Amino acid sequence: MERTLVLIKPDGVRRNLVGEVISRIERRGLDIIAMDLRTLDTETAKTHYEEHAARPFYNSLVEFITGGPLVAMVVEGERAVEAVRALAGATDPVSAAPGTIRGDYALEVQENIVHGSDSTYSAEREIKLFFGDLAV
Ligand code: DAT
Ligand code: MG
Repeated sequence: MERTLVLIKPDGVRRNLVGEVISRIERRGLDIIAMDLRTLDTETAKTHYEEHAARPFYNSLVEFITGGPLVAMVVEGERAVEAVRALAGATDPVSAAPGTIRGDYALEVQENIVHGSDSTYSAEREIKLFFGDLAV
C-alpha cells in the first residue's frame, strides 16, 4: 500500500469540480484517508512548491495556490502515487489525454485542477507538510 497527497486546487474548488475529482479517485478503487478544505498560507505554499523556486512561474504559482480554498487529501492504495498521476494527466492540460482530469477540465498549465505527489519521496514530504503526524 502507498499513500500520496492530492490537492484539488483553488480553480477546481471555484469551478465546483470537487465531487467530480473525488468520484474519479473513489471509482478507481483508491481510498481517501484524510481530507479537508483549507486556504494555504504563503509559507506552506512556498515549501510545497520549493523545487520550482527558481522558475519564472513560481511567484504566480504561489499566488494562485493561496488565492482561495483548496481541498487537501491523503489517498491510499496500490501504487497510489502513479495511479493518481495517471488520473490527473499531463501537467499541461492541452497535452493531457482526454479521459484524464486535466484533459477533460482544463486548458491552462497553471490552472490544472489537481495536484498529485510525483514520487513516494515527495508524497512523504508533502503529507507531512499538509497533515503533520499522519504516517506515510
Ligand atoms: P505537476 O503538477 O504535474 O507535478 P510540476 O511539478 O512540473 O507539474 O509543476 C507544478 C505546477 O506548476 C503545475 O501543476 C502547474 C505549474 N506549472 C508548471 N509548469 C508551468 C509553466 N511552464 N508555466 C506556468 N505554470 C507552470
Ligand atoms: Mg509536481
